Amino acid sequence: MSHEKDLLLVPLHVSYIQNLGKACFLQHNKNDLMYHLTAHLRMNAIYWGLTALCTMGHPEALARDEMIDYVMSCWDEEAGGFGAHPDHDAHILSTLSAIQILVTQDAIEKLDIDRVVKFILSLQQPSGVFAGDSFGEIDTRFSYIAVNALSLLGRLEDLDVDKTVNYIVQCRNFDGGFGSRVGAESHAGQVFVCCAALTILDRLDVIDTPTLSWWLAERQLPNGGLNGRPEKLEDVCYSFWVLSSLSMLKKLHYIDSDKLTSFILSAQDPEGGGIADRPGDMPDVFHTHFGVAGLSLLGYPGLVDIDPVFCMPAALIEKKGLRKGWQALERRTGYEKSSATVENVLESEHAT
Ligand code: GRG
Repeated sequence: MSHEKDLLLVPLHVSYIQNLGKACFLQHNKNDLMYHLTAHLRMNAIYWGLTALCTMGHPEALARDEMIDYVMSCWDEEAGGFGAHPDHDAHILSTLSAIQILVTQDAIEKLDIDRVVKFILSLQQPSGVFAGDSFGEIDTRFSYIAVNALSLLGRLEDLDVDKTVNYIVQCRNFDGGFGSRVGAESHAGQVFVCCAALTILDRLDVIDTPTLSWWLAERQLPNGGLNGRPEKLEDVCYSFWVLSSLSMLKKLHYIDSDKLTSFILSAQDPEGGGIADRPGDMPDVFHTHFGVAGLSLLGYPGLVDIDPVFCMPAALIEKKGLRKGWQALERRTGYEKSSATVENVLESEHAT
């Protein structure tokens, strides 16, 4: 027996994202303060919205041509990359989102691939880490973005892999996790970017899998939600950062999937649609995308498989020959809860 609060409200979330899409592209919204306050996130927001729609089985719910036109209007001719909004400077994050959107929309021919590759490679520092843009902020997020983007463009062979991996290895901490730079505290978001970069580069051997898997399992709180580091609050987006890392380590069963599923569903807005960081808060497209992506990895019925490494539709990544050896939970056909409890699984692992 399932109640409405136990179900993902797909039609409502689709129309929530469609309404945001209208706000993104329509001219009259340029008189709206919120349009300008969120301009620096526009390209990412389109990627989050589009990917969430793909995961919910509605890839065509936003206008394709308008979306591609918007992406191309953010091209920074001087730098050879994409900004988040027309006339913004190019940044590696908006460049990855632009590539992901064009790949998803099967419009990669719009790209000047050589120039984009040159822009990305120009951001690698002598230490091996990447900067986000010409202003020079460094972060392991940007290393992952470079690896992901080059891989999607079929140009990974242009990367100095050893240099890239060496920097990530230096960010590994005593708890098995990774931080944003050398010496920085482990954080689930940074664990995702480091695991995913190492997965793409076939270098998972540098990870202390047992220690990191336990650290990731310890992110689950009594209410079922996951936090990003010890003593912090749960947040729906960690459903993706933690689950994707565990799926790359093939340890997804370390999480109580029923409790996490209920937590994510309880953060839905049952009136206007969208998912928030936690129950009762305002929804946004970031948490909607990562909540739905988390549910997909948990085998929630009716959703489409998402690739946890690239955070894009799994079928698309597979078609490009880029799939790595991750494991999600089997897609359920009904709404019954899964039979295995975490205690059972961990006990049986311990016994063997
Ligand atoms: C293509 C999926 C994809 C990603 C691109 C930008 C990026 C690469 C990854 C971001 C990874 C990351 C660091 C996620 C964490 C985001 C987040 C919720 C940060 C909040 O940090 P704090 O310190 O929050 O404000 P806590 O929860 O620790 O209190």
